[in-house]
Amino acid sequence: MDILHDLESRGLIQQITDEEGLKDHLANNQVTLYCGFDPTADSLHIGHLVPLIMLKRFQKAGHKPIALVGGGTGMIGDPSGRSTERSLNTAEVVQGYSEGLKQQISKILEVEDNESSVLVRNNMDWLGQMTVIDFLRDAGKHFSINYMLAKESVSARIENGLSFTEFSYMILQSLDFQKLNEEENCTLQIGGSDQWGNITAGMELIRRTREDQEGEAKAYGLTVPLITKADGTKFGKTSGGAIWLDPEKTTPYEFYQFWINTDDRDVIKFIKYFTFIEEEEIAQLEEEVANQPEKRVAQIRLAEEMTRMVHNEEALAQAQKISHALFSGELKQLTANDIEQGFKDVPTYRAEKEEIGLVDLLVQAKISSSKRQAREDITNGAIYINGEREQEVSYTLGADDRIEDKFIIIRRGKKKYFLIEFN
Ligand code: 383
Repeated sequence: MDILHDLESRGLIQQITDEEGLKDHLANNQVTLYCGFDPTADSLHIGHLVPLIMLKRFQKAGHKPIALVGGGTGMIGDPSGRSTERSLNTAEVVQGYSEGLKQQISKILEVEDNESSVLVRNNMDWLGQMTVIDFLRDAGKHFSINYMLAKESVSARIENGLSFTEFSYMILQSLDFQKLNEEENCTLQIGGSDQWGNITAGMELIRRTREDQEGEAKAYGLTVPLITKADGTKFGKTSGGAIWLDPEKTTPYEFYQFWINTDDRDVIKFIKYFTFIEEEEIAQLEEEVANQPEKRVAQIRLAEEMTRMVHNEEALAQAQKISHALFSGELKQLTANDIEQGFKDVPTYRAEKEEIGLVDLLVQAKISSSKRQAREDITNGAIYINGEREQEVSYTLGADDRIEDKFIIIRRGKKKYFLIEFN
C-alpha cells in the first residue's frame, strides 16, 4: 500500500499542498522529509508523538526522515497556535533542552539502528551563523508584510500583541526548509495543523529562490490533524498535567495508565494515529470495543504498543506488574521502585522507623478521622496492610511490615490507598 493511502486510511492527513504531485513524487523517489521540534521544555510530550511517529512511517516506507531540533528557533518562539507572547529562555537553557530532545527523538526513531536513513539536525547550526544583514536582505526580501499579516499565527495575535521577534519566526522556519532543501534535497515538511502557515511560508521561499524552476512544485507540505477527544477535553492533559516522554517526569506506569484510560469512543482512532498495528487487526479490535468494551482489549493493546515504543520492554513489564497489583490488591510482590512509580498520586505520610500501633498510625496519617473511627474501620475489615486485611485493633506495625524497609501500603475500603514512607 502506498504511504499516502496508508496515512489517509488512518485519518492522519489534515492538509496536503499538492496531493497528486506528492503522490507521484513519493511513488518515484526516495523522498527526504522533515519535521521540527522546538526545545521549549526539557522533554517532549505526547502531543509531539503523532508527527514523530509519522517520520517513522515514512522511514518504514523507504523514505528518509530528518528530525530537526529547533535550537535556533527555540531562542525566538513560534507564535503559531498560541494566544500570548512566550517568555524567552536563556541560551544555556535552550541548549540543555535541545540536548534532551535530541536524545528522546533519537531513541524513538532508533537512530542508532538506522544510521543511514535518519538524520537529526539542529537549526542553531545555520541560524546561529546568520548575520542580521543577510537575514534581512536574503530572506526578508521575499516576504511581503501583507503575506505575513495574513498568516493565522500573526492575525490571531494582532489584538493581544505580538513582538517583532515572534512575528519573524515564520521566516526562520522557512530558512530551515530552504536550507534542508538545498543541502539534503528535502522536499517535504510535515507538522501539526498549527504548522500549516510556517510550512507553506517555507515552500514559498524555496519557490522564489530556486534557480531551476520549471513550473512544477519543488517542495511539499503535509499536516496531521489536531487530536480531539470524544468528551471534548484537551488531549494529552490529565489532572496531573501533561504526559511527558521523559520517564522522570511521567513514569512508564503513569504513561501506560494514560493509554489504558482512553475512552472507548477514542481508542480505535488513537490506535490508528499512534501505532503501526495494521488494518486487519484494527478491525478485530474495533469489534472487541463494540462487543466487549468491559474487557478493554483495545486499550490494553494501545497501552502496550505505546509504552514499548516510548520506553522499553522492561518498563512495560513493570507497568503491567504494578497495574495488576493495584487492580487485584495483591501488593506482596511490589518492590520499593514499583511503589514509587505506582503510588505517585497517593497521599503519603512520612513516619519514623519505630513501632507504632495501627490505631495511632491510622489517625496520624489521617486515614481514619479519630481513634474511634480507626477501631471501627479495623474491626469492620476495611483496613488492609500491604494488601492483607488486618482486623486486630491491637496490631502493632514494625520492621516486618516495611517493604524494603521503606514503605507500608495501607488500603481503606475498596480502593482508597495510602502510603507510609520511612526515611
Ligand atoms: C522549528 C523549525 C523548523 C520546523 C519546525 C519547527 C518547530 C515548530 C513548532 N512545532 C511544535 C513544537 O516544537 O513550534 N515551529 O512544539 C510542534 N511540533 C510537532 C508538530 C506540532 C507542533 O514539534 O503540531 C506538534 O508536534 O508540528 O505544535 O524548521
